[in-house]
Amino acid sequence: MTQEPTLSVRAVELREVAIPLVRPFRTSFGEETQKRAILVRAITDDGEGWGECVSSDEPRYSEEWLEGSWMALERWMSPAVVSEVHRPDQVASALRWIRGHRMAKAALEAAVLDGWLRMAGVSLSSHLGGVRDRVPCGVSVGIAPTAEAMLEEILGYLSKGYRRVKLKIEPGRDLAVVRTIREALPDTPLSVDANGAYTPADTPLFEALDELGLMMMVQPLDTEDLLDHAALQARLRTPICLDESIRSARDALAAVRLEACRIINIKPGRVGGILEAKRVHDVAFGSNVPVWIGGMLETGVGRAANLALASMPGVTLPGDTSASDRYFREDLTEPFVLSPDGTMPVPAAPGIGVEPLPEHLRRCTVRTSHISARST
Ligand code: NPG
Repeated sequence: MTQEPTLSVRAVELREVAIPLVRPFRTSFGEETQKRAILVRAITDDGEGWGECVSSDEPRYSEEWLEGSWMALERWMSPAVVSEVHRPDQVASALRWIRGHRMAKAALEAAVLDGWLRMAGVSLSSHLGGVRDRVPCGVSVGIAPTAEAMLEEILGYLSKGYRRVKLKIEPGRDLAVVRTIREALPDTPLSVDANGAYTPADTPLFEALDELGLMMMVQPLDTEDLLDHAALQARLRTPICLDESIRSARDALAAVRLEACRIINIKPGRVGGILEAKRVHDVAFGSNVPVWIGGMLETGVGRAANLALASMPGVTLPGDTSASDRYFREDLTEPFVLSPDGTMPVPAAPGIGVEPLPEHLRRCTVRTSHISARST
């Protein structure tokens, strides 16, 4: 066995940042006009590493929310890691006693992993067994007041090269909108994402959507409802993709065995970290279930990690790994730019391969907290 390098985490710095969005992003949960995020900086003996926490203002996507993540990171998680953890895989064990809070855990693990990979001079993509240096990108289109407004937005993205379009749907704004868009764009790879807003009583709606030649329907039913997803999948030709329902590699295995989906979405925050995200990938890859990498309006810090995940061999569908200008006029890092062929480069430098631009970071920072070793 090779001797793995070890590091010492001297301190953790938390920073809340707020960045205006170029346009409001509306899902079945509501509308976001600015991006708030917690950035985690692991200060090691050797340098530093960065992670981003994707919890939102309110606990709508999952039970996590930004303020709760901040408290958990500050009060329990960072103290459990400072001076205690020497390898990234030890972060999850050090935090196992804390129930849930996967997004906060993921951010702290990401920072330690980034610091460790920087020290070792290895890129995150190669650490994850990535096989591509560019990845195809899709775009997620929020709910707009009319199908025409959505269509106009979509045409703009398609002209930039995006390879597939994911339409957010919600009860009352679904079939008619998707049908209009499908009629206008008969050949565009289209998906719909319901964020769990429907129930089994809506099966006729999904049967109607099934006629529209969609790539997939993402998370039609409740997060905790694998059995009903399996029943719905059995009635549809269109693959169901599970997002919110997959919180771990164990969930992925259950979903695959129950045939609750035919595609799996991975977001490292949702599953508690990049290392668990790799395990979810491995379950899906081993079962021939295609994977794509989601997005949660991340700044460049989280986006860089998502691109590295997208380079793994089982990630065969374009992800929500959109360019920085999809969301921000000014990203926290050097911007990620889409090539006209609809791909983006996977960062190749050690760790996540990017870091926040100090001046922009300073301007966007709303609060900070520094957690160092207990002085006992
Ligand atoms: O491109 O980063 C992106 C956003 C893609 O649609 C997107 N994200 O449900 O997947 C989702 C949705 C989301 C965003 C969910 C923010 C929760 C918070």
